Amino acid sequence: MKITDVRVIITCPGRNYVVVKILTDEPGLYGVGDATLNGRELSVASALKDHIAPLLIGRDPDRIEDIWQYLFRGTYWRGGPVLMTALAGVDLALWDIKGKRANLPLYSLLGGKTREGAWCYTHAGGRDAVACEDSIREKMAQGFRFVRAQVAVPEAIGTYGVGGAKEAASATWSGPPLDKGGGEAAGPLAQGGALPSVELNWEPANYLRVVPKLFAHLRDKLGDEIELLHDVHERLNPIQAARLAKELEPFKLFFLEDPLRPEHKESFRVVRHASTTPIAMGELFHSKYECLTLFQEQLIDFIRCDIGHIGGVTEARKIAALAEPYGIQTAWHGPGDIGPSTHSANVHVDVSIPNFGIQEMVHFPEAVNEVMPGAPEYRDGRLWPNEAPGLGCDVDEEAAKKYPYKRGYLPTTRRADGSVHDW
Ligand code: CS2
Ligand code: MG
Repeated sequence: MKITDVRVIITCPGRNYVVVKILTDEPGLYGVGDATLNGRELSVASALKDHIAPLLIGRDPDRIEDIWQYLFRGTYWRGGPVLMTALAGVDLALWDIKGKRANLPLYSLLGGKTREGAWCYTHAGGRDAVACEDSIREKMAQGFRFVRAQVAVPEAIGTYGVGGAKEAASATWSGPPLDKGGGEAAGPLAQGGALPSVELNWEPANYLRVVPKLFAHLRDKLGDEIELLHDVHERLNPIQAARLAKELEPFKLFFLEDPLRPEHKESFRVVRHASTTPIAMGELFHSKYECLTLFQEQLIDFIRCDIGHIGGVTEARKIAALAEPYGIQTAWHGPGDIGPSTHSANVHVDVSIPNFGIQEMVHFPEAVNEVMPGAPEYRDGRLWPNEAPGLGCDVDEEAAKKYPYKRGYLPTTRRADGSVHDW
């Protein structure tokens, strides 16, 4: 069998997605993969169309590991978000073809089920602790046993993971002029705008004051049966992260996510030595090599890599295997800005490995399901793998044309003194 064509489909059903469709010389047999990198979609699409696709034509799609090694090491320039997202799109499409040829769902090719469904968590948040509590109660009513809790940070204009706070905060802004030129538009625009929105006046001190109070409130009102998670989103320095992890200990979080920037791997020692709060890290990693120190020194408890940004199923399985002997569990990244076939790959890997921890999930809007059907089903607190052969996802190229690409960016963040901070 030979690969005859590689199509790169860019579409924007609510937000931008990049889909890879690999066609073969067997009539009707093709594979679908996701290669979406929020805010850099066209870079990935160009890497695929202009550089990678020509290398795949004529190859045997059965040889996934060889093609992976060829695209990762063989092409000399390696790694990073753009190339590893492109490689992930190819990898997912090739596993999809293999599953369709075997007429088996992917989890079966990966060794079969180790569990029935994958426990999952979703997002809750609010402008204050009471609003966040209400948001969590909504999720609990939908059957979620694991919920991520985020809250607005006082004086900040816009806060990661909190709906509605932006509007409230921007109304009260009295700081320096917002328009800094150079594309930094004034105030908290909608995420995905034609220019990056700017979250302003974000201060670690305000954040470190409000988060422990949030979890004190949530445990007081919701009790300790609900599993609670929180995403620091890489915004603290080592000693601030250590202090937060320690102050959150009494509230028994399921995990505290991304307390530090990916550049600060060694500094996880400071956080680890300060508390027993479980730590999750990894959505900004792009290869198994970035996981090694954190695994070997037992500095984290959950690995949060994004299967769509790390080279796909081929690499994710290796990361899960590397983590297993250290008792580290998986918690693959699963937000709304990666496509349905990556979410499907998440669950196929989750239900076929021994060291699964938890799976992040989102409900996709109808327009996404129209263009890219096949996302995993949510039921009773768990995600259930698509039982169709392969990944079970498809792409409707005609429907995709209805939603043309629109340039979009992730937000940026500035502190009270106007300096750049991690979003
Ligand atoms: C977040 C993501 O879900 C998460 O854990 O960190 O939503 C992240 O902000 C986006 O995927 C960035 O593209
Ligand atoms: Mg995160």
